[in-house]
Amino acid sequence: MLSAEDMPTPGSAMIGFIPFPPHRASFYREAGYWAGQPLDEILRSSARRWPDHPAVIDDAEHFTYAELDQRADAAAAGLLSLGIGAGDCVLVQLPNSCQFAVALFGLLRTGALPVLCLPGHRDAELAHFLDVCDATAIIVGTDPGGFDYRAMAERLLQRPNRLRHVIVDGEAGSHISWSQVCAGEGQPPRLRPDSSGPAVLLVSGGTTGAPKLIPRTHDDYVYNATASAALCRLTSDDVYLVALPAGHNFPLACPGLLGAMSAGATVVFGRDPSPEAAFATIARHGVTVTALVPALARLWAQACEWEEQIPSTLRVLQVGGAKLAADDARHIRSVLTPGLQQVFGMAEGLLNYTRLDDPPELIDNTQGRPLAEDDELRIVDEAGDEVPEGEPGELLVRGPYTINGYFRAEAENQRSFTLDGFYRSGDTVRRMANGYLEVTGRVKDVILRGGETVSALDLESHLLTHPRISAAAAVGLPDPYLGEKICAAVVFRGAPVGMTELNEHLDARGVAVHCRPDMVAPMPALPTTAVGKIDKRSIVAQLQP
Ligand code: OOB
Repeated sequence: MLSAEDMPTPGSAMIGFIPFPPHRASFYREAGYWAGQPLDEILRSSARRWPDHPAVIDDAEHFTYAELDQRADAAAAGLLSLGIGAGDCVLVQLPNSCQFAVALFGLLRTGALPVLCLPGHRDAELAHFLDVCDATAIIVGTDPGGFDYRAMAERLLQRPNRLRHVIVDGEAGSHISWSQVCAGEGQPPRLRPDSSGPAVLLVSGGTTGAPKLIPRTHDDYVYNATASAALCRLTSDDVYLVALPAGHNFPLACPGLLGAMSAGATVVFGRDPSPEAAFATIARHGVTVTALVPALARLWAQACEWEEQIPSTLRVLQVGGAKLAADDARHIRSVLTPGLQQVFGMAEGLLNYTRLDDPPELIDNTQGRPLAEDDELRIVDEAGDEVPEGEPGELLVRGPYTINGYFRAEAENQRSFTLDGFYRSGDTVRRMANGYLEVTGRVKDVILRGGETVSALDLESHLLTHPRISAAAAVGLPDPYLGEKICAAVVFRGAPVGMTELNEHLDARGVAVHCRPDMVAPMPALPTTAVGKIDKRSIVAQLQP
């Protein structure tokens, strides 16, 4: 919410935002979680403290903190002159680049709400975001020789909605060029947004259903980024590589680019997360910290066998977004860095981290423990009752940086939140006596085969132990006799492994007969979501006749 004089007009971004209940908000303030600062203060205070220190770097340009601060002001002035400001939602779909940071802070300084889309999102997702948030502008990049983002924005403009401005970083054609916006003059008025109101809208990472918009407040997101930076012991000597898409919560704020900036570190934007390109970037800039999804981390570890420039400067390598197998964790620690950190997080809030000096057994075998002492976790059975310690159940959570509702999604909110404000994560976890969690699967990621419930994640982790399997996803396909049959979509290293050999392998590992694949579908690569997680919906669509 904004202060009285800046009150947004009706139809504004505040409608449909569910705030923290007052008693919990005052508790988080008093307990010191919420600093009452706008998110933008991360840049302002680092620009005061480290004006000449390199803030952001990409292949084309680099800015110090003072320069980035000035660019954000100029962008804000340019946006305001277009009539974009408090109460507006603006879709941002930029590649990993310094201009992503300029756009994010520029928008924050106008009071508009950035909606952080990923470069992998296409017409269907963006149209849905427009319908939900009534965005008035979209800022897109260009991808020479790749996908035409400008043409997609033009298609969106044709739909009945409030979209008026298409702003293009690159060849803008008849649209507004981002560089022109960034040449805005004059100092934008200094806003004092209510820090308990929304600062950004993130996009949910779910692999089922339409993505939802997630309002993160100034208070909760500043805490999210700065507490994560402290946990990773970031300082101004660190160099953080944004390898995943910058608009995703993990590389954005866990600690990500915002946490790195709060510590005065340098943020390097990488466009290509392949080992070849990323290893060269790491060597060139002396990258000390980065975040990857397990599939990429596995690939980076394998690539140490053939790449010449093996990373030697990584102090912390965070892996999260999907389950990391214990064998992969060990391999990553031995070839890439002993500083592996498992991260089990969600755009909705809760973050779990293994700690930097945890013993290797915890780092390899768990997905960490909550960031905040006041993260309240409940692990419940189907009836909603808490399960005994060590037993798997669904994870429900509330706390100082977990949302209280999706943005304008009443029906979804009824399903996803309990009456006392806990978010139902849909993840099944086990909590050990030491408070560490192990993710055991998703409530819905099970295959119902002939009356048995089979955990997809469990089967996948067994499959991945086969030396000739480099990726695996178990999905249920309709079957007239079994209800669902188990299909394993598998990427083989070299020639496919036959069913007999696969069964022998699973047999040797003690996997029950009814939990083994009924069919194996070899694939050259598994389809992925916009952030690089395995996309099961797309696998099922490919395999269904
Ligand atoms: C992160 O955020 P989202 O919103 O893209 O996805 C959240 C979901 C979780 O609910 C869980 O199902 C899965 O991704 N997940 C993991 C995991 N980390 C996330 N499942 C197993 N093991 C893990 N380590 O993915 C995200 C946000 C912030 C930090 C890290 C990841």
